[in-house]
Amino acid sequence: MNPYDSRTGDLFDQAVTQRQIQPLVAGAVVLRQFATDQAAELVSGIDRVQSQAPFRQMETPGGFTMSAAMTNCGPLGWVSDRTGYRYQPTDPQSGQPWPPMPEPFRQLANAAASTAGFDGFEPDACLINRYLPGAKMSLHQDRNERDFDQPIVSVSLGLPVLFQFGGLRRNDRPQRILLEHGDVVVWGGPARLRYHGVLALKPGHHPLTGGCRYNLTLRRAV
Ligand code: MD3
Ligand code: FE
Repeated sequence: MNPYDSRTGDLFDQAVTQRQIQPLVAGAVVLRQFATDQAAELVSGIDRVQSQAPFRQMETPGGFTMSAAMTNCGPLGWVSDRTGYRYQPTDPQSGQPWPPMPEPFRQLANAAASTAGFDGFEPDACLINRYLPGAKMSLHQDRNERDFDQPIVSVSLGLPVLFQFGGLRRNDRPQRILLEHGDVVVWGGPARLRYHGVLALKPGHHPLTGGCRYNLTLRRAV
């Protein structure tokens, strides 16, 4: 229900514009503030995961070190090294299975996908990216998953960042949008293989995450 002032007749859409659905391009929707209420729980989940599988900067097949630090939870984790990109059930640093996916991650991803029109989304992989000031992610496609009919759900926590998404070809000029704490984006259908990335994080302070931005990327890998 919209808050309503019976004296003036005003509808306070302030309160609802907080949480709103913004279609971005065909197949992609931004759910503004969709994760705000659960954010503290999500950050606790990240803390638990990183105590078992610490954040690390992975190497690309081309020999560069990624500027974002990463870890994973759930049955499968995304890894990169000199031999390529892949999903695997164990953390290469410990040889142990990735930590379990916290239930709030799974529930949020399922609810967000469903809000965007993808019912029954059951992620089996959650990549957690941690950006410190200066860290970025160059334009790329997510194509290490088996079934491109499955959407990807991305959750932004902490400091804001300029996200960029292009078309299906690397050279298509990217558009930029600001992704803020609590925003969730669902990418599916014709948007699933769009090029995307994030610009370098600007320094700042967020009450829940301190000086960093986290992004949860929930996927169905197999
Ligand atoms: C558009 N992460 O981990 S999430 C990644 O903010 C990644 O950490 C970024 O791209 C981040 O692969 C962006 C938004 C996102 C995720 C998947 C997509 C956008 C996407 C898949 C297809 C198109
Ligand atoms: Fe990506």
